[in-house]
Amino acid sequence: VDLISDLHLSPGDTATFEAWRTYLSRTRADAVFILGDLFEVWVGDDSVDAPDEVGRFEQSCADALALTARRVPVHFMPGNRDFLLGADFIARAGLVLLEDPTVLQLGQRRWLLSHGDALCLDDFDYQRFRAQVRTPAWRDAFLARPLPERRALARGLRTESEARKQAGATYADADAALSQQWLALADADALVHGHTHRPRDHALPGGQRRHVLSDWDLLASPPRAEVVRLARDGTFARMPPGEA
Ligand SMILES: [Mn+2]
Repeated sequence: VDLISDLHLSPGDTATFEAWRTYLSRTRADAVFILGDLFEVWVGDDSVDAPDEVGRFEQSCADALALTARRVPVHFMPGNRDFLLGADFIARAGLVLLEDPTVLQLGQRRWLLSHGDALCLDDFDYQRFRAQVRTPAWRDAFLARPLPERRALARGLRTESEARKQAGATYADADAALSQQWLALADADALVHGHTHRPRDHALPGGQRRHVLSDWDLLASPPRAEVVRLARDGTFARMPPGEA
């Protein structure tokens, strides 16, 4: 089973899109799990039908997913960037929607999968924002706005977040105590998540493991892209997409 996350696909980055599409078409995995932030931003499924660059790009992403989904199941867990991705796109792209978190039982081992943003408790402002936007009322009100307005709002949020990054803002990591609590509830001994863009394998105080996925940015130097593969024998491996 392949796990990827944080591709942050956008019309302006064809290098990452092409690497991702090539990976999807060639992977030898029996299933692909996308653990959130596949898209840099998602403002509603109606955007795919817009007769412009963004709509055409999102359509080509749906096509790549649907083509892969004919061969192997492709699962999608929403991230903080694409939590508004809805049933229309899920159906169009042939995806299986996952709850966050989800337990994956593979062979004798139980893995807990998450995007990871809900674990970053020390990002106080973000947790407040998250609690607000994940309500059905907020979602309905936002999606009822005209598409150009939603896109403009998303651009504004992104500019703000870029400005915070430029100003040297630091971001929290997944909370160890909450990670252990989630693992205990799920009866799993390893957590795999993305979101923080800090790929590493951690040992938790209780002996469990926390594995962080890499983001994908083919325009960065050096370029970043990684696939995590879980096997039935309980093993965990990181590999470049070209070797998957
Ligand atoms: Mn994220």
